[in-house]
Amino acid sequence: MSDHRDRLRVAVQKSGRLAQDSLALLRRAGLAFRESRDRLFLYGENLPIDVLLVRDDDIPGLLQEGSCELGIVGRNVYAEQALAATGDAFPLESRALGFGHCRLALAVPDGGALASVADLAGLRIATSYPQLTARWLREQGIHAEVVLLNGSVEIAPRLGKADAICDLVSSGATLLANQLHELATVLRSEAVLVRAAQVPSAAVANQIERFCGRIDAGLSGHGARLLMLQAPRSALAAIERLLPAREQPSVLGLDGRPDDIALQALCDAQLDWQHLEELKRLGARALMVLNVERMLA
Ligand code: PRT
Ligand code: ZN
Repeated sequence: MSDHRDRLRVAVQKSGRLAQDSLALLRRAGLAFRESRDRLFLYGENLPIDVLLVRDDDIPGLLQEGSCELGIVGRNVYAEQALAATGDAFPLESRALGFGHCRLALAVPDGGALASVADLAGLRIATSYPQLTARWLREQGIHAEVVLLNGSVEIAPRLGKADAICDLVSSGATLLANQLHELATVLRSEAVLVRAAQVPSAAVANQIERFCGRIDAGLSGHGARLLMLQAPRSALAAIERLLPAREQPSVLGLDGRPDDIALQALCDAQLDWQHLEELKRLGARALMVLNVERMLA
């Protein structure tokens, strides 16, 4: 447990696939920061929140030892370390963040004899995720050997080091290039916000609540569009059916025009030109779509 401290610390990946989106999320939550000279630390200028830039693998441990209270990490890394964790202060997964999507998948060589999960019995599976792989094998009731590799897992079958692999996949291009194909998904992953089991002070606990509230507002507002239009009242039901609305639209009367209405609807990002053209066909006028910058439910 760290000593008393009033500033919240958030750990994010310094460079790599999650780095940019993690900082973008912090900015959307309203945090403005100044970089330290060594680029290991971002000092929050407008809120008592600082950001540590680290290797993704170090994030759960930093939370567990009390150096930080929040972190952004792939669920694959978090879940693997959670299975290996000892002690009771392991951080908790708090929210999925909607980026860094990938899956931990079991893959086998093309054109081989392995056609189903049951065929893995007695074979060697190379992976950087031994805990998750072993758990999945147990759940499937399969006895197989897990071979730990810390890189280039996809070439293990060709090198004769393993019969199958369990690795992260996003587009599938790496598997394809290595003449492998997926047999099963072991874990669906994306970036998640993890939260320390203990906090150093009431001030930090307050900051966590406030910050998580902003993250949630940022997540729900992200991609949202506000649609405004006027239309004949008789077209309202058809308009409401058409809209990818997140909630019941607001409908207002118009002075001196009893047959018309004005409508405001909060819509998903999928609201596109085609929707607008169809709305127009239904008699809608004065159509306007605005990107939603901030939202607080
Ligand atoms: O330096 P540091 O330790 O911080 O970074 P790192 O090299 O360990 O991690 P990094 O930046 O590669 O990945 C960080 C996180 O991004 C991972 O833990 C995942 O949660 C997430 N992520 C999303 C991915 C991928 N997609 C991904 N495709 N991580 C790795 N890959 C690799 C995969 O291992 C395989 O080699 O990309 C290859 C497969 O990609 P496709 O598109 O060919 O299928
Ligand atoms: Zn890493």
